[in-house]
Amino acid sequence: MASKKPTQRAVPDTKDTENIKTEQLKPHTANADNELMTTDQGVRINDDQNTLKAGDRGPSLMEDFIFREKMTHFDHERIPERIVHARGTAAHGVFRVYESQSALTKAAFLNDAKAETPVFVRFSTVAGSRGSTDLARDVRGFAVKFYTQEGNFDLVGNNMPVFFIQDAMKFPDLIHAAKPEPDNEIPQAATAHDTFWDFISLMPESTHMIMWAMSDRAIPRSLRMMEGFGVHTFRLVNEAGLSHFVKFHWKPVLGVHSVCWDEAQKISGKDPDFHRRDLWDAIESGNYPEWELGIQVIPEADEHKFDFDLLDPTKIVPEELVPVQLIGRLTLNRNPDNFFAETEQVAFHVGNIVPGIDFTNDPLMQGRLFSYTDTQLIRLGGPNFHEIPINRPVVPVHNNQRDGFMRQTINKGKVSYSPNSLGGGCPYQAGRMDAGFTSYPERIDAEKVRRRSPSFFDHFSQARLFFNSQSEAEKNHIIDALSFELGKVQTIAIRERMLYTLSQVDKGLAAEVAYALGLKIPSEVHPPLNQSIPADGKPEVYQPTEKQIKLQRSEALSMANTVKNTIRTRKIAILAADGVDEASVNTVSQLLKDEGAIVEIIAPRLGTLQSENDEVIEVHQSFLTASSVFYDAVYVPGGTNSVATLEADPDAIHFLNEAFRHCKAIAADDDATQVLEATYFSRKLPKDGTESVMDEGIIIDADANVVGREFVRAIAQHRFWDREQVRKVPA
Ligand code: HDE
Repeated sequence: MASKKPTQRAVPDTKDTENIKTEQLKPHTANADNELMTTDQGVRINDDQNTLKAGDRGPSLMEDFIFREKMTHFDHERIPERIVHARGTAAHGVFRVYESQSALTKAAFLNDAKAETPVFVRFSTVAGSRGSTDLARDVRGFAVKFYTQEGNFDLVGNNMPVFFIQDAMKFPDLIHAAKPEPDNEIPQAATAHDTFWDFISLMPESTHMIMWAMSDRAIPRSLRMMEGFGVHTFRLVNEAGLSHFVKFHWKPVLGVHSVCWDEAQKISGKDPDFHRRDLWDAIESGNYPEWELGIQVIPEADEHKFDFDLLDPTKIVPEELVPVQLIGRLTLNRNPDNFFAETEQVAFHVGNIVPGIDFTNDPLMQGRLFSYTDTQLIRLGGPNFHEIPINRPVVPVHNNQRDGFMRQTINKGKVSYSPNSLGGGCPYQAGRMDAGFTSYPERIDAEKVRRRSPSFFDHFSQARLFFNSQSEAEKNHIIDALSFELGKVQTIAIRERMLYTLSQVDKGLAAEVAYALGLKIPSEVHPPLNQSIPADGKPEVYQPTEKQIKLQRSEALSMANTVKNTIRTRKIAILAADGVDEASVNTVSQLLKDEGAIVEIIAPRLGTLQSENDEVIEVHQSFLTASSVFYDAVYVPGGTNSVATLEADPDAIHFLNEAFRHCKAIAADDDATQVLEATYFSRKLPKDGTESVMDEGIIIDADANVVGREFVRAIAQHRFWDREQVRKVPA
């Protein structure tokens, strides 16, 4: 194999990735190449290595303004991290609608198929702090800021389509319960502890979301391989004022894929930046992540047609009832220049909408409309955070808002009020041109009440729909996740309450978890579920009710039905040592690269290898720096000496055992079977040529072309979960 880096798509000319937003950011960027160092006041610094002292060994002098400035700035470098979604990573990109959606919405960016709208997208986990691991079992934030010609539109969504609670009033409680426990701040970025499950066990409305959070959706393979959802029902409003309800979806072009829990935990130790790095590397190498924007559209007249309430954020609209129409494409094509300035300072807000899009009365959404501005005020230090470059719209801003900490704009003139005559009445309201944002004139005639709508009371039907729709492997993973999380809970009564809740979803599920916990499913629970909610003194009103929904399964809910026809950007490990057969390395890696995969050679040490025919092969990682959990599949080429070395190397054998345990595709040349035979799993492979789920995804052939082609097909399947029948692989 040629001694150069694995070939990847060439990085396109940066001009291709420039847009009106990146242009707008340019004047705010700074580059110190070939520049002299200065103070913040522009004074050139003669010496940045030493403080000013009275004599060589004397005390430092207060007069040293250069030191004082440097240290003061350093002392103030941190801002508060986000109370939720603190851990995140982001990228620039563009969005383009396929064809005009003017029948549904007057939003200009959804009306013009030629218009390219710049976006900034931030992905995040929810519970962990800024430095926590990417692979925590958690919901992922999927926040998109569209810099449209009519102002900023933020679609602040998640990678799961429902939420834990129905009313914003409960959000601080949910987050207090989920965050590390307040006495000892343990555990970090994990919900496997008493306070979280205490809360959940008393909140049956969270059951549907718990099914999602305990599924593999909570441990994505890549941020590029997860769906996104607006969660709430929104409105689209057209030029004529006609409104439709809408649910927003992001569908990843590469499909929806996850890692398994054992793998997630190992990645968390070996590379806590796994997702962040993966996103960065994909963009740097020109493998731009892409999603299609999908919408489910529901006419106003159909609002009450469903056996759930469209305003209830713990419910999905099954795709079988309302299909998802794909209307546009999001492409992330540029990494930020500076993490703090862009990713950390970006301020999303559900309330940032543009004409043609509007809110609904979902009580969770309504609460969010308050929270996001409020949180930015403390996090970014005042009311002018919209002036931070990453937050600025790409259209002019004119209003009578003035002053405040860190104001950047120098507003001219005397007038900062309206109406005015001194300023000629400026800035004008767009209403005189019949333009600008107007709220949808929804008719509301109601009593003020502080209670939950009875139409929100069915907490289990959709949880059951989700569970029923999973493949066997996915169901097992949910059972394992619940057994793990509840197993970490110390209070037996909490475990029992959860078993009761699970028994409302599926008796088999509850029985399996009960078995793992060594408990029995109780027939009733104390205190009664949701006892904390009723303000009107009627707890029985809030007991879980169950409706039998017509739909038993929804294909769209199972990741087993996702895109499985590509290996683009999958990472493949080739295990090799001196004496490797370079012909098969070249053939297989070329076939993989032709399909867009990334191939890395892993060897006992870094540097180069000498192949069987004395060719020099560059090593990308050693067994010390790499681990099977960083790769999607592994290949062992032949070559007598290489095979003998690997067979005797415990790290190589561990690598293979672990890849097997995590159900990954494994390929080997015929003359490398010795290496596979040294693994634990070789005992589980059928020896008599019979078919077994154990050897699915394991490819051994003498012809490297056959190995390569079969391997590509196997990797596209992502995982061979049936192998999990062998659960105790020592790896
Ligand atoms: Fe958030 N959420 N949230 N949230 N949320 C925040 O705003 C809040 C909810 C979501 O990358 C905070 O700027 C309340 C649902 C994302 O910067 C805060 C409620 C969904 C992000 C806040 C919810 C989300 C946030 C913290 C219930 C999916 C990260 C920092 C009423 C549809 C955005 C910040 C980023 C961040 C409040 C529920 C998504 C405190 C009160 C449901 C992706 O304002």
